Amino acid sequence: MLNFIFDAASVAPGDFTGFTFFIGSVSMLAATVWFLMQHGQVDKKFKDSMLVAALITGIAAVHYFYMREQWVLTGESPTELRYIDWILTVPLMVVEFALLTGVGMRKLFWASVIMLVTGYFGESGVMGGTATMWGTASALAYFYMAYEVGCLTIFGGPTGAVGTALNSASGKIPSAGRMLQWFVLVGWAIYPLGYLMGTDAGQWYEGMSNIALDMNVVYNVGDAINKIGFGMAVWSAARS
Ligand SMILES: *C/C=C(C)/C=C/C=C(C)/C=C/C1=C(C)CCCC1(C)C
Repeated sequence: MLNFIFDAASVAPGDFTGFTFFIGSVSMLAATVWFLMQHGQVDKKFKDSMLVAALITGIAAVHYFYMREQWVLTGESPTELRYIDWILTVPLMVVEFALLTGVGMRKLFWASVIMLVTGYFGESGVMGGTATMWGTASALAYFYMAYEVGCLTIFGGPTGAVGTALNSASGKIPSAGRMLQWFVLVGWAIYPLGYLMGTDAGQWYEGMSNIALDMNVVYNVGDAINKIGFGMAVWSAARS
C-alpha cells in the first residue's frame, strides 16, 4: 500500500517540470491533512466546505504522485491522468460554489464537463480535428461558466445565476462566495495559457511553446492556486 508514494522514481537534478510535479504532490497532501484538521475547528456552516476542499486536494495528491512518476519515467505529459484529475475535482469545485452561494449548479456542472472533455480531445488528438477547434469549444464553455458565476459583476457587468445570488446578498455566505468569482476569472484563466503552450504545433498560435515554461509547469501552478489557494480562501473566510 502507498507504494505509489514511497517506491516512486526520483526526479532528476535539473528537471524543473519534474520538480513542480514533486512539489505539487507533497503540497496537495499537506493541504489535505490541514483542511481535515481544520474541519473540526470551523463553524458548522463551513464544515461541508472544508471537507470538499480536503477531497479536492486529496484526489489531486493521488494523481500528482502518479503524474510525477509518469513524467520521470517517460518524459511525456501525463495527459490522461491530468484530465481524470480535473474531471473529478472541477465538478467538486462547482459543489463548493453551491455550498457557498446556495444556488443550484446543474448548468455549471455540465458546462465544466464540456469544457474538460473538449479540452481533452484537443490536447490528446483522439477525436481528430484541430487544437484550435477543440480549444475554442472549451473556451466557450469556460466563458459561459464565468458569466454564470457572475465574474462580470466585478466590472459592473451583467450577472448570471450565481452572480445574482451574490449581488442580492441572498447567497448563504456572500463574502466567501464573492472571492470564488476571482478564482474563476483569474485563477482558471491560467489553464488556457498552458493549453496554448502545449498544443501550438501547426496552429495559428504557433510559437507559444518557445516561452520557456513547459505546459505542465503552467498547469501545476494553476492547480496549486486553484485547489490549495481556493481551499485556503474558504478556510480563512470560515475563521473570520
Ligand atoms: C483543479 C483543476 C482546475 C480548477 C482545472 C481547471 C481547468 C480549466 C479551467 C481548463 C480550461 C481550458 C480552456 C478554457 C481552454 C483550453 C482547454 C482547457 C481544458 C485547458
